[in-house]
Amino acid sequence: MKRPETAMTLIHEIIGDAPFLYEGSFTDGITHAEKLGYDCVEIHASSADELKDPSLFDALESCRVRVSALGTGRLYVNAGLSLTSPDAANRSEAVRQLKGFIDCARKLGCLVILGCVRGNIPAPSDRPEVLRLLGESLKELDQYAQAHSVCMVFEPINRYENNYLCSTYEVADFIRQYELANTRMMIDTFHMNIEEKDICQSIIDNLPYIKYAHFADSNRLYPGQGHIDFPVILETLLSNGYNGVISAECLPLPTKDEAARGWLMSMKELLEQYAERNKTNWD
Ligand code: LER
Ligand code: MN
Repeated sequence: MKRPETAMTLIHEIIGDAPFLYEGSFTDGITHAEKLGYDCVEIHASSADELKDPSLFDALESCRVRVSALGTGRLYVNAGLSLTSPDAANRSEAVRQLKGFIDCARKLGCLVILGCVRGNIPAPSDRPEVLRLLGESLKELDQYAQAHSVCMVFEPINRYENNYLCSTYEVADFIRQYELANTRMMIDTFHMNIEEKDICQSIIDNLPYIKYAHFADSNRLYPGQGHIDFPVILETLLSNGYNGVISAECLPLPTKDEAARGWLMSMKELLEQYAERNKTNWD
């Protein structure tokens, strides 16, 4: 059986309690991820321009690590851009920037993550309009992604960070309602622990849409440091045919390095236990 690939999250600068494991240049992050034994890197750039650095492509060519996904949350966090802003100029700049990410993802052969760039619903009465604007923006991006053979993954995010599309069921319904062809979803166990009635059942019910995963524990530390039942979640994913990447998006605590090593060590243990239980070997 093919072992799921692992990814380490990279960002230029960790601000506040952002859940990323490597801070610095992306090229150094790629070398570091390879040294630790990760298969992939998930890059959170502030703009697509940051991904055009030729040394990034040189670094990727000279090692076995690949880019699994591009995070886009910096567009919202750093630049205040949102797919649902009431300001049309802000929305169209968000769409323009995301098209830049899609162009890069095509070159890198990776996914594009859509998370907090959805924006928030300012007041309950704004809900229909925000959903309409999101549908409109995503439809345009979805068509662009389709023309460029790139898959986008929408992330259900817990209610304390984003106040709509918080659960897997809501996101799957949205994708169906707007008939998005190249937009699927990803899961994040930290958010699922808050939002899903039953994490494993929600994976089973939405599996055809789930293309990527962030693994962090209930306290957002690396798996094993909180109370999420990772053996059961991994069993549910793999025994139902999930073949996407599992990415280390967790708090860089107690230190970035300990978290990056600890995450990978607990993933290796989980995979060994899975192989033993299921009497299988990893290719
Ligand atoms: C947001 O909480 C999250 O889970 C990230 O994937 C966003 O960068
Ligand atoms: Mn996440």
